[in-house]
Amino acid sequence: HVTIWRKDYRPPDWLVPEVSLDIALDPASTRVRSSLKVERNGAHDRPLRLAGDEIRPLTVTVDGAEARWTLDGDTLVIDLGGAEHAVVETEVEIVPQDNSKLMGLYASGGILCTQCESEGFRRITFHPDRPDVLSVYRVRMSANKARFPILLANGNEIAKGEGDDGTHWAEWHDPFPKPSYLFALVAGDLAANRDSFTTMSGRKVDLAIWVRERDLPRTGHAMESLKAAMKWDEKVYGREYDLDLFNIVAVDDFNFGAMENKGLNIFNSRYVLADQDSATDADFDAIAGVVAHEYFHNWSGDRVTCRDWFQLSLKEGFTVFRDQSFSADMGSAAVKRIEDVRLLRAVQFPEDSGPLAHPVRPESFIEIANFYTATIYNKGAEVIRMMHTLMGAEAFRRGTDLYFERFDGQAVTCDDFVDAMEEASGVDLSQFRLWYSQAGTPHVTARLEHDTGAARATLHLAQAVPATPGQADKQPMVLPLRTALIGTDSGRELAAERVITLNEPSMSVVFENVDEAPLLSINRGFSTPAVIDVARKSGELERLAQTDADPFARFEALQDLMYRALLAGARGETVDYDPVVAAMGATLRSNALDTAFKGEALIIPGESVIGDRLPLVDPQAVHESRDALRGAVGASLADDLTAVQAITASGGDLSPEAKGTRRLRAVALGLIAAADPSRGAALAKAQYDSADNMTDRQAALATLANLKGPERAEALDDFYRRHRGDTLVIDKWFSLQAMAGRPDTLDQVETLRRHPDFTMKNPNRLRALAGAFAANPWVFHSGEGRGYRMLADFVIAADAINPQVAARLVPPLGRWRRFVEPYAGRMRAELERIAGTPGLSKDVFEQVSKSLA
Ligand code: B3K
Ligand code: ZN
Repeated sequence: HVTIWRKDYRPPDWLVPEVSLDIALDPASTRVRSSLKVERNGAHDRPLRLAGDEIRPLTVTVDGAEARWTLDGDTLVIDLGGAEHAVVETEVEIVPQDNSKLMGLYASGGILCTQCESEGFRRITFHPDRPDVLSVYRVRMSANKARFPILLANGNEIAKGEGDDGTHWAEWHDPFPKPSYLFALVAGDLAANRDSFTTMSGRKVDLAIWVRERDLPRTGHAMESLKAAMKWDEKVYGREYDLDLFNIVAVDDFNFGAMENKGLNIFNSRYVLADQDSATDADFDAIAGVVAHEYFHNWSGDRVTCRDWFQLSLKEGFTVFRDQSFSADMGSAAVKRIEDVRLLRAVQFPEDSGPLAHPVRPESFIEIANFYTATIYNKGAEVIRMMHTLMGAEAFRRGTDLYFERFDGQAVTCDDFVDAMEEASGVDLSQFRLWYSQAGTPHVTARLEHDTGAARATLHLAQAVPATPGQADKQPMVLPLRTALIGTDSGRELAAERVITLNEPSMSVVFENVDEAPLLSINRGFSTPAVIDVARKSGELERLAQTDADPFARFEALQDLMYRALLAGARGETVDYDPVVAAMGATLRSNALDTAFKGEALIIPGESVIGDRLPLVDPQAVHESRDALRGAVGASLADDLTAVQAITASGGDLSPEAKGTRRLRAVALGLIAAADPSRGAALAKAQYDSADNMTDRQAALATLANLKGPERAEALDDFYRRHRGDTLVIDKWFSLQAMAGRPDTLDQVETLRRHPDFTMKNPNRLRALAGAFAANPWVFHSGEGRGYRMLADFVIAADAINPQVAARLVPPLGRWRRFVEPYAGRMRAELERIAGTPGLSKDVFEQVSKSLA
């Protein structure tokens, strides 16, 4: 397996200004005839090389005559002699119904659809298939009219008609030059939720969300989200939609969330379909976020795209920042920020401190599909957010305006983006660029000194970036820290918030007129994605948890109090639960805090993130420590928790208040059950039975799934019967059981693996079972290595079907170095077993070999 290096980038030898496709669709045998107009790019005498993957050319012609060609592996090499341009035509046959990798053209429940990012177009036809080759596409599709009445592709439909033998055809044209990874087509028996949007310049755009007829009632939220996103992008970024048509299609079999194909977004149905009875508040939020994300890509990704795949964060980091900002504006900004940081810490921080750590702009890869990571997406978004913090909203907007204007229609780099931001804002970003090249989460230590006599406080800051694979020595980074000082007794603001930029290994900042003992409120809003270690006197966190005016900082103080107890417990020390209980109780009872915030702030950190704060992890000790804290809180705050658990919100109400009420209910129910399982079971059963929405029902079932007693099986069976055949909800049924913290969960996973509804061919279902139990630390690490063996078995079996999805299951095993023995050795042994499996895909090979290195 070859490693591709960023430093080896060379512009393409041949450009392809026009692509014309003629595709005779049939699940069992699809003929793809392609005509590429190619143009020599610069002076050279190299042949035309067209990428292919699992396809063979049936015919190849150049300017209408038979061509001289060879195959170099899967690559078609055509000698064009001295020609400066030519028309190259090829024909291939593909079998969509056998395409279990779900890359290229494949079948999903009777629908034919495509997925081309990153390198799927080469599974449809021969093409350079690299993002810096942009073409105008014309696509003619034909198919059986009864089975595939709807034919869609990028851009606009320009002609259609009837063919022989019950076929029909449609021709689509996309006027915007685009890279091949944004090509898409869909054929199927689909119904549309239609609407329209009038853009800021007064153009009417037809919107359609295409699903199976029976799913139409579940498309309303996605449509509202789309219109809100279109409006928001006009208002906040000045970006207007550019075609007359915008189509979204939902399919059940999809490798990830969704895809931003120009004018024809294709979605995993879980990010489109929702109603009160089938989707949780989190599902509704995720749909809004993903619909917006894909829509925003129309500018940050499609109009301005990536030069090469090392620049992936150029579009992904920026677009995640845009969708995060959109969601913050649509709901509770404080809650959104807490959720985003929770995700960053749960997924990106461990990635950044493990064997798969890579910079936001990687230097090399074996399989690019492995680099659609939390680092590229979420840390990439944090990098954009820091630019916003450093230059302010107005300069940031000037920067993005310049970026879009300067690079419209081009394939560019992360450096091009930063250049534009720097130029428009006047802020020097030279050192800041290290965020793109240095991997690893920076660690900051902070200590505040107060000289009472001089009324002066001095903040001592230091930073260090840990070594990561291939990067032993790091340079100091630019860390913008939003910081304020608060009076310990008065709660007054002693020093107004300002952005302190730590860009040296260490520095000290002086605050004058600090006439009261100050509390340090640092990294407010998580302005820098770093680990901040603050030297605190006793009582400080308790005060901050009650007084900090910044909701995120307040959340952090409460979390840090929880961590103090959780880590002490995991180390086997005696734990004083009183400060945590008192702070949580005060938060619960506070009249000043809103429900949505309370719901977030009272969530006790999970076992995996607790482990991340320990030098080496003993999963059993972490589990016991967390259980003990949950029990202590549940017992001490029983009355308050019972009170909030009883408060309901109408299931159809999706306001932040209503969502917060349900969140708080769920948190309270879990804590009550941790202290008193039988009371918990009774309350959960009642909540389950009376629920008028999936959020309450799922929360109740999750609590019951952890418990013994007859209510558990009853509720799980009822849930299954009630939702049988409803794929997305049955995914939840699988996950809930795999997430349960019970000694027999591994047995249940084994049983579920043989359930008639289980299939590894559907990525959602595979993740609902295998992904879920691997994210349940106590269970995953239990059974003397049995959990590891089960995950490895899933990886090996899935790899033969769908390598991309299989490779995404590897990271939990890859964290083996972080665990005490005998856990570490057993995890490693399973990685070695995977590595020794014959015929491994390069996707899994890369993940496993890097995890063992
Ligand atoms: N750009 C796609 C992700 C493609 C993943 C390919 N392995 C969805 C998104 O980020 O919007
Ligand atoms: Zn994206």
